[in-house]
Amino acid sequence: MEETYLQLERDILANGNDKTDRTQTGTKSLFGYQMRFDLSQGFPLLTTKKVPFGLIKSELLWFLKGDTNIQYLLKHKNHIWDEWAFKNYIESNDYVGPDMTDFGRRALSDPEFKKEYDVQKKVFCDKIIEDDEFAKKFGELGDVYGSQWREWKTRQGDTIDQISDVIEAIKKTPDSRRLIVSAWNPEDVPNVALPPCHTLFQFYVADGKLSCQLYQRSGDVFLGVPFNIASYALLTHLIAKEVGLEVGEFIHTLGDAHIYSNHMEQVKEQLTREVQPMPKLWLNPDKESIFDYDMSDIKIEGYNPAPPIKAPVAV
Ligand code: UFP
Repeated sequence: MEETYLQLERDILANGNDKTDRTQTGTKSLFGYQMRFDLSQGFPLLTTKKVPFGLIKSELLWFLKGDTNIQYLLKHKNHIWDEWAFKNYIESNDYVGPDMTDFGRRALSDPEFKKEYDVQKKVFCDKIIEDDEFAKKFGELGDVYGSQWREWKTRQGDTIDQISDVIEAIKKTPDSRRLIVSAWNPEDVPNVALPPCHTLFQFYVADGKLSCQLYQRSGDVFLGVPFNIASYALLTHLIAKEVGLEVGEFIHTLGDAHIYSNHMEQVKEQLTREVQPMPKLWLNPDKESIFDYDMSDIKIEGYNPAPPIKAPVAV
């Protein structure tokens, strides 16, 4: 299964178009690429480098709670979304520390600045955890996946819980061709810092198995995509269990599938490594509803990956 992902890396290295991008890093990229993972064969967590499953788990549980405040993530030592909240904070009147303008790029190129940035960000994160009022004001990310999935805002001023609705629909009309959750709202796109990467996903039921296909408009193949595969595989398992189906396939369709120019060496290193057997997923059998899981109810077993490979995040 992992071979499919490694083949994507090889295909981009061999045939990718050289493109400029928003982050000014530069990429090699292919447009329109599909990977299929048979979830009954094992859990698709890469073994050619260690992927931190704990972060994937806490982020998915956070989405499913409909939570859009980073306080929950920080309490679970998950820093994936920090920068977005930190940016709002340093641009507000409440922030009185040293100038943090354009912190993402400067932290990559200026080690002195990086030290100061790390200090300021730690102060910020500690305060989000300890001070609920501060968290309410500066930990809130607004319309990100949690809100799009569980509280989509309608023109009439109501909300739609897309996850509950799709689960009900899978139970009642498993042959429906409308089993879709959408995160892409064209009205919001001009105003948000990061328009949804996981644009839309659809479920499909056949032979007592639940499959899921994700359309991801943009995929950072080395850093983001391994997370995205594991996250949607986990989501498919959780929903399959709730609706009483086995797991089928996770089909990952990528729009712009790219490798950043400063990830090339890391990718080549990964491609020299040997694939290990896929791990297995354990879900607490006592939990029924997808909304009842805690961190300890989800475990990965038999995961023996090669060491992690560090790479800079393009911001
Ligand atoms: N990205 C992913 N997966 C994600 C996520 C972001 O690969 O789940 F949130 C990457 C894709 C791209 C960048 O490299 O983040 C988003 O930039 P853009 O909006 O310009 O596509």
